[in-house]
Amino acid sequence: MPELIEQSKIISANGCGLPQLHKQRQDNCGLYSHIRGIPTSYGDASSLTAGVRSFVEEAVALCQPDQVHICDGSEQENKMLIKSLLESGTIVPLPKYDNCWLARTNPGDVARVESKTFICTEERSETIPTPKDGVKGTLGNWISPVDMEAAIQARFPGCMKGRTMYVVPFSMGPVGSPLSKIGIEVTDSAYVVASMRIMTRMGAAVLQQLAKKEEFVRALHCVGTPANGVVEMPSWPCDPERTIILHKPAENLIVSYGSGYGGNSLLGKKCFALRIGSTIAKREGWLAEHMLILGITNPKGVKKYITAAFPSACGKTNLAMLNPSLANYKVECVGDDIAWMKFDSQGVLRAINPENGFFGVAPGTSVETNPIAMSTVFKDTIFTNVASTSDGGVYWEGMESSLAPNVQITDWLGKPWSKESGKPAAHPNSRFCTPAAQCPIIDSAWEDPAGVPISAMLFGGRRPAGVPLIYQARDWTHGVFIGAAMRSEATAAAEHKGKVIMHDPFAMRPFFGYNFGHYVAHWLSMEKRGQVPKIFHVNWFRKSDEGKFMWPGYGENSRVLEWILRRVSEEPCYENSAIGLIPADGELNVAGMKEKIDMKQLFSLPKDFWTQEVKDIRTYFESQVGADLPASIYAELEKLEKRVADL
Ligand code: OXD
Ligand code: MN
Repeated sequence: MPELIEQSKIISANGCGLPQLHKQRQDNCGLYSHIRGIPTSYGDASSLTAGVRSFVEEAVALCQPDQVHICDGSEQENKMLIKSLLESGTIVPLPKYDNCWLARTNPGDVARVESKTFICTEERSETIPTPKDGVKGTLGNWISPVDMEAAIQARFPGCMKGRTMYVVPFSMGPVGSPLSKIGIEVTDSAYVVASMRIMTRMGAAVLQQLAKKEEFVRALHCVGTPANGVVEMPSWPCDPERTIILHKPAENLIVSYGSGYGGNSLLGKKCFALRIGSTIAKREGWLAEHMLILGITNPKGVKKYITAAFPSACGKTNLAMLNPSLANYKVECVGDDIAWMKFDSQGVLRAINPENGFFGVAPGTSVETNPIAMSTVFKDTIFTNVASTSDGGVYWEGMESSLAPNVQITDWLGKPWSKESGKPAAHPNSRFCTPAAQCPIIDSAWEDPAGVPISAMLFGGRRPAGVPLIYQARDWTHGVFIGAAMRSEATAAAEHKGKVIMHDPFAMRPFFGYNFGHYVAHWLSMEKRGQVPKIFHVNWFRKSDEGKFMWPGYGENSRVLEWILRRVSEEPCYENSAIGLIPADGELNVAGMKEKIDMKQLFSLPKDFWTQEVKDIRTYFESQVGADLPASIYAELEKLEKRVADL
């Protein structure tokens, strides 16, 4: 449609900036652009590069919105979005704080839906390992190209009738960094746009960057409408019955329908930065991981950067913002959820946080557990599914000590709440969505386009029994084995119920973009590309026979980080154990701790437990991954089996 592009160019050439363009539409003077005959209610169609324009045209033709809004990321645009979200009742103000809002979702749309998340490749084996006969695979879901197209055609035609289609240009990573990648999300949710503005670098600068090199991931999102046409909760339209999240790595394409929440709809996060990201990383020889990044400076002023992979809701945000109990240690935060890592020309592994904000689990975050997060979130933040207070604030489980006296609490469902109800006030997967730059300990290099150099990688999970506080991998291959064998108690971030111990290799099980066996082979191959960091496994959650946590965690975890730093500098402060290197007697600094730590128990390796653990790992590998798992990982398992037999 060349004339339409011309028309919008004329508008820009006339010197009308975006505010005027919007005003002109309201004035009805007729000077506005169209995309496929649909008017742009905001933004400049001429700012779209040819590829973006054709993606938007296709999306318009398919979804048939009433109008198109091309996001520029400006303050003025955000005000408009907030206004419309207030009008639709999607958010309510939180007058106790500065520019904070509370969204309540449809109670049927509260978590990532792993069972409805698919990767599309020609061959099933590109996406998932072939499980043993009769075993249900748990390492992702495959969909064929034909079925993906059918799923789209069953849901998307006309799905945005009566709605606005927002075009969201976003950069994962600092705009212009060689480690960053660009996406275009097309969505019918203003809540998603306002959240993407926090979670990513969003707007006009990204389109300018695209004009230099047109390479982007396409992401199409629609909150949907139930098949019977009845939108139960007009403030939060969604279609939980038919929700589906599709990824096609060969085309760098994400298509999401039916959910407005979290990783299902903020498509830069899990869908792009992890699922599609891991496939790009494999092709290009780098790593896209579910890892926090922190910088830690010791009392001598030596600073190192560490990444850590924990399954959802295992305290990643808390560790990323650690307040060290050890004197004269300083922790600074680069990111709390995702790391993109690539070797530089010197062979140093450098990481960026591709995100721009924190989408943290609220319950459990408190002045006691994470004072840094608490001083980050009460400004410019969108809260979702937390409880609210009669003094205009928020509340969730864990905030008891900061609750003003005599306030009434309204729960996440909008009902009056009291503790006696026995139900949580905030949904267990309720979130804060807050700009990373507001974090008082954000690292000075967090936006360094070159990334930060990584010295150590941590794997971990919630393991109430058997797994010691810390152990180090003997070498890279052993470390990759430890990542592959990771297990943890289930999380509220997904739809699983109960406290079962689940395998969650590399904390990536819900986020692999391709066959896990091939992913492990890719990890192994990194050793040939540069200087690989040292790998450790941590467990803050071991319990005594009486059911009490054996380690206080939080700020005290700085003691574990101290030992890790000493190992990074090759200090011989370790001894061998059956599962890896553990702190030698007296080498983990527990001086001055309030509680007495039973180190013997904390580092004990019960033979029964480990015999069962290696059995479970073998069953898992053989039944879920089979021949796709590299032989060197089976060899590591055999070595572990032998050592455990000698316990
Ligand atoms: C998250 C998750 O939201 O891992 O970060 O579920
Ligand atoms: Mn996560």
